[in-house]
Amino acid sequence: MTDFTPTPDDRFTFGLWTVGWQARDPFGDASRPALDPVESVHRLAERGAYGVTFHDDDLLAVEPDRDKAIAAFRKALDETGMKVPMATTNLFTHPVFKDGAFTSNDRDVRRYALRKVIRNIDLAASLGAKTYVCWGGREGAESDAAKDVKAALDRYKEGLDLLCQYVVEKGYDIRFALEPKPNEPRGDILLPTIGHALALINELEHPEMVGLNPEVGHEQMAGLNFVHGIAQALWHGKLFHIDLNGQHGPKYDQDLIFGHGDLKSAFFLVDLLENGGYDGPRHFDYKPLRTEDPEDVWDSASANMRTYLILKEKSRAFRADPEVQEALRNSRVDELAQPTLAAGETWQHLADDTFDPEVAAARGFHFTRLNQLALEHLMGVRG
Ligand code: GLT
Ligand code: MN
Ligand code: MN
Repeated sequence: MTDFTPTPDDRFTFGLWTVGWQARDPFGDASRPALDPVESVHRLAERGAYGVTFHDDDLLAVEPDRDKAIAAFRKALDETGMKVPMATTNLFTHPVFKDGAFTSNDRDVRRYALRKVIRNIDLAASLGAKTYVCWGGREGAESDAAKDVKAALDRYKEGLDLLCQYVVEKGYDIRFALEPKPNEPRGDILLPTIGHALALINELEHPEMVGLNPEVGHEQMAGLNFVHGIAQALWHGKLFHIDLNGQHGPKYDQDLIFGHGDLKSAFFLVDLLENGGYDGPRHFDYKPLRTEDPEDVWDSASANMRTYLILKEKSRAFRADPEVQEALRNSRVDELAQPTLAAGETWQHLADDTFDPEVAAARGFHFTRLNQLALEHLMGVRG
């Protein structure tokens, strides 16, 4: 029996805002007390995590003095060896951002938002973070009359260009990662999907410095296939970071524990991350259920990591299974890697008198067998 105990080598990371979520929702008050980031660092380290990530405001959860809060946080990192691979800015809680940050109709708010990001980039760089996430949760609208979307995209680009310029001038080793989300808290959010965000990146002054931080639930809220989205992000060389969690289809953003939503998609996601060339942290962005007490929170943190490691083992066993390998060949999955034209061929070489479309159309691809084998591995009756 494989041991599913996480170690720092697994590079699991958690947002301070995840375990620290007090479970305030639109209908109810907090069900848990504020959590000291220092405690989070220690408790996550004990459970085998590699690091933590934070918003500027997360550090102030129990200590309002910024310098004191940062000093205590640094001390906890030093004591535990925990890393900070990523940081981000809270541009959504304070009502000043009610119409957005980089794309607020209010120009003064846009300037304030950029100052807030810059201040935290300095801290992120000093803590060794290599990725800076931008989740534009308030960048959007409820009414199409209220937002000039083309102007908003101009301002989004202007803000990101400015931040890239800042990082270049300071000589920081930091790249930005945009996090798409279709809606919530705004009625509609700009850059709603991986594809929209990829397209914006191409219009930036420093496209090489900007990639993605896709979140499982955010694509699944829109009914999209997260595994396909991640595969395309990898294909573009843009998977800078990832937010792992769980979601049951199109509804509000559930932020469940990884694997506690669409488990089959989680299995294929782990298979892709482990074999598809992603080498960044495995970052969990989930919310411990509102029903849970402060001790349950730590069980929920461990559940994310344990589920990931179990799925990683399932993926290994799936790929090693000779029947799976045979089924993959029968389904001609490997044939897709073969270029459609041979070396030196052009469209003029496409002519083929021997190909009979009726014969090709009659051939099955046997995908059912392949899918069933994957399910059986996942259900634990094989491998
Ligand atoms: C917020 C949001 C997340 C983002 C975080 C980064 S904050 O909790 O729901 O998806 O990743 O700003
Ligand atoms: Mn997220
Ligand atoms: Mn979410």
